[in-house]
Amino acid sequence: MGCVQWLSAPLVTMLMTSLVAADGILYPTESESRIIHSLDGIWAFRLANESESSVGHREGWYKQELRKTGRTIAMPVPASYNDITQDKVVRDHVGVAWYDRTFYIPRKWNSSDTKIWLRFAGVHYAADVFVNGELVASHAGGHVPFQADVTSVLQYGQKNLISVAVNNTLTDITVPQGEVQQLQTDAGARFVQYYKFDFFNYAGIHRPVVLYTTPSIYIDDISVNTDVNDDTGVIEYVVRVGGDTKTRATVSVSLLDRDGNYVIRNVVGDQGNLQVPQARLWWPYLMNPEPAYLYTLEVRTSTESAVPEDVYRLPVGIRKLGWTNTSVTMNGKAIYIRGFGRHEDSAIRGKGHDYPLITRDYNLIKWIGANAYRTSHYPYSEEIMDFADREGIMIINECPGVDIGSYGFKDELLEAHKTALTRLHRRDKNRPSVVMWSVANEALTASPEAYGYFRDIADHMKALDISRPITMALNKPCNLDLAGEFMDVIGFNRYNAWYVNSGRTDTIIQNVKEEALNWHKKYNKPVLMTEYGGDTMAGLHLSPEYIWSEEYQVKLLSKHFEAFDQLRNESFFIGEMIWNFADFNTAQTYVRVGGNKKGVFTRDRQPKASAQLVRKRYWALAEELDSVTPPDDLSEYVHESHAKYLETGLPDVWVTSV
Ligand code: BDP
Repeated sequence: MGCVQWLSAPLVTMLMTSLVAADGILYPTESESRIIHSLDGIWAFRLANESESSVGHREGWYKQELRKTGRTIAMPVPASYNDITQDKVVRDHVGVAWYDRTFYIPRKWNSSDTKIWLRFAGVHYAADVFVNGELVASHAGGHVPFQADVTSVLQYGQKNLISVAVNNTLTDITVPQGEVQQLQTDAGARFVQYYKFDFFNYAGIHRPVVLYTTPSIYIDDISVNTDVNDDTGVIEYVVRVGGDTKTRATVSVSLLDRDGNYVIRNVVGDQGNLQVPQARLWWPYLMNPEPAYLYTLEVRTSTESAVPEDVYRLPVGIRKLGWTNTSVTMNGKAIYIRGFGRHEDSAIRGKGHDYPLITRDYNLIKWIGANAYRTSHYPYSEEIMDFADREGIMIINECPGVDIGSYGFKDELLEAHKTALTRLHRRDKNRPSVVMWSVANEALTASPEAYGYFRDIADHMKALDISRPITMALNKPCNLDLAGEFMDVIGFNRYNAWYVNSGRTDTIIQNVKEEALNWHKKYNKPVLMTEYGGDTMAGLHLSPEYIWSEEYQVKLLSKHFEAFDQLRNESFFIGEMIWNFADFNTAQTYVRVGGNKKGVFTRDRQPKASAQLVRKRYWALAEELDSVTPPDDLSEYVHESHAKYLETGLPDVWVTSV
């Protein structure tokens, strides 16, 4: 096996350049001035040869329909392409894959007052996009949207062709990092993508693709920040107008309540402060009987020319976020995070957007009584984030800096990592659900390079946003860590009784407590446990409990709960997050049986025994901390004396003596 010179010239262009301007990236919504046209559906698809990934670029596959230059297969968009076919060549492909489709647009879109945008919500990892044979966008970074103004390349009243080259190659300077090596196989040399992170490197057009219109002078970006003074809500806003800069546009904003009544009307100016007396605040799920209250900021532009007005409506949650060296507060009240690390992952779709799946996930999150999760280990789709805003689920929003560890090309890597943060912030800055930014997961923070690297990363994030605390999920030994100093909140991942002391659940309480205390002592910051757990084969029952069984997961989690309850008395401990919400796919390795099985739900979102236990705990925490009445189906009826035993423990006679 040897390392290859993978980045041949055309691919360098694909991976490094970004034709996409650093303008706003508002979620496409319909309004009286904007129409959306979906390009989702079945596209044609072909892999480029692994041995010459740039073949499609060289031969101009984008100049005509893909089916005319060779065999194609049907590929759904949005979806990962890896698990759609029976062919492991498709599943394990390394390099470029091509998609295309044709489409028509309404003739009336052909107007000098109208702009047409082509927007991809997420293509992993890098993409070149061609419309009618012309390169319109080139983007690297698999989890954030990009768009291009395609007004001048579209053919009105005729068939249009869109072609996309997707490259899944990860290198030392992509975020996340990876390495392509050459492997000698029985059929000759083959490329293999290696990566350290523990989830399958799904690829393809993962999220929706739309065309949408705006007037030629349009609302390009909106930024809001909120605060609360006594019971008055404050919304600070800035609106950026795009288009012909010679034409002056007037911006006006209004605020509507949840029922659509105007609370504030037509305030003129592209920036300002709105005061909302007796504001209804955005509260997390279960922290208030009416969580997740959202207002609508209605923004309008008008010009003295004939260009029609643009209208954009942004959901806004008014809330006041704060933090100290022992707590994070929401509207003045300390939060206690009870949640999960998660993944975008499901059978067949891979990391492809799927409404039934994400709706089911939020139902399970609410059923189990969680109030938060971390978007481990990359930004999740905008539709998933919308749910969090609407349901009051607090999000630790993580950029794809997972397992950063090869600092060989530090400057380039740092730039790519900063860009990933900038783009995540640009997309999610207005979301009330986002309560923290996580800048990385399990980076090699004990290496000498980590100190300067994470200082720069933290400075960069702070320059983008001082309204939210920053964190990262650390896993190097506390005494060797060099990055925590730059964070506002310390997250730590540790697998007691799993990777460490496998089988010994009797080592958990002491170790968890000691480690949390050490992190707090070292950095004097609030601490939360961002990962803990153990793999569990649904349906495997072993008594006494034994690793991989459902009983073992129950015991392992339960011992952590004991540690957390003791830590909660220490005042600096602000939350617990199980690894993982659901089972998920990983690269093929001998420590994974059909993927990572640390979910409390299976991959098809059915509860393991642990889910019932977690549900009892999370609702008990909600009862204690948020004065919520738990649902009455938390425990099954056993016997009329049951209540007594809950308080006093089982009678001795029921316990086998030794
Ligand atoms: C942690 C990683 C996570 C893994 C988990 C595990 O942050 O991505 O899936 O371990 O091994 O180290 O299950």
